[in-house]
Amino acid sequence: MTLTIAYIGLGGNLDNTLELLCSARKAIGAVPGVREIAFSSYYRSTPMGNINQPDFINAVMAVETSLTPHDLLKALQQIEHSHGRVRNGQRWGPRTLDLDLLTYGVEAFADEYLTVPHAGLSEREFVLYPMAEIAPPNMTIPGIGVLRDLVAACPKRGLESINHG
Ligand code: A4P
Ligand code: MG
Repeated sequence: MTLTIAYIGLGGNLDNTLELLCSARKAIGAVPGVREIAFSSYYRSTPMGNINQPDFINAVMAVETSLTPHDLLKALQQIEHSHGRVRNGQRWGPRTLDLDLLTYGVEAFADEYLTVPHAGLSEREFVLYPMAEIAPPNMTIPGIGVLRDLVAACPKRGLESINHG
C-alpha cells in the first residue's frame, strides 16, 4: 500500500469556527486510510476577497493517506457538509467550513473536480504560514516552488496565531 503525505487547509469565519475546525480535525483523522501527522497553530486572518465579512480562522493539517486524491477530496467534502452548518435562529445557516486539499505528495494535476496543488496557494498567507510551521524546512510545492521562498514573498496581512484555549 502506498502512503502519501497530503496537506489540508481548514478555514471558516463564524463565531464557532474554532470548535468547527477542532471537530473537523478529529473527523479527518478518523477517516479510514487517513492519519494525522501534524497540525499547525490556529491563525486569525484578514478576509481575502470580499473584505466586508468577519475575520477568518485558518489552520493546516498534514496527513498520511492511502486514499487517492479524489477519494480524499470526497471525504473532506463529506466532513464539510456534516460540520459546516450552524443554527442561525430557526434556519440552517450557510456552509462556512472550508476544507481544501492543498498538496498531495509530489503530484501536480488539474481536472474538473480537483486542482493539486490548490490554485491560489502561493498567494494565501493563511495557507503558507501555517503550512511552513509543520512542513519540512525545504519542502517544495510541486510545480510552484520552495515553500520557504513563497512564505518570504507573501505579506502577512495581519495574520496572527491565536492561543487555543
Ligand atoms: N476543487 C478543485 N481543487 C480543489 C482542491 N485542491 N481542494 C473544487 C478543494 N476543492 C477543490 O470548492 C469549489 C470546488 O473546488 C469544489 O467543488 C471542488 O471540486 P468549495 O469548497 O465548494 O467552494 P469554496 O471553497 O466556497 O469556494 P472557493 O472558490 O474554493 O473559495 P476559496 O478559494 O476556498 O476561498 N479569507 C481568509 N482569510 N481565509 C480563508 O480561508 N477562504 C475563502 C474561500 C475566501 N477568503 C478567505 C478564506
Ligand atoms: Mg474550498
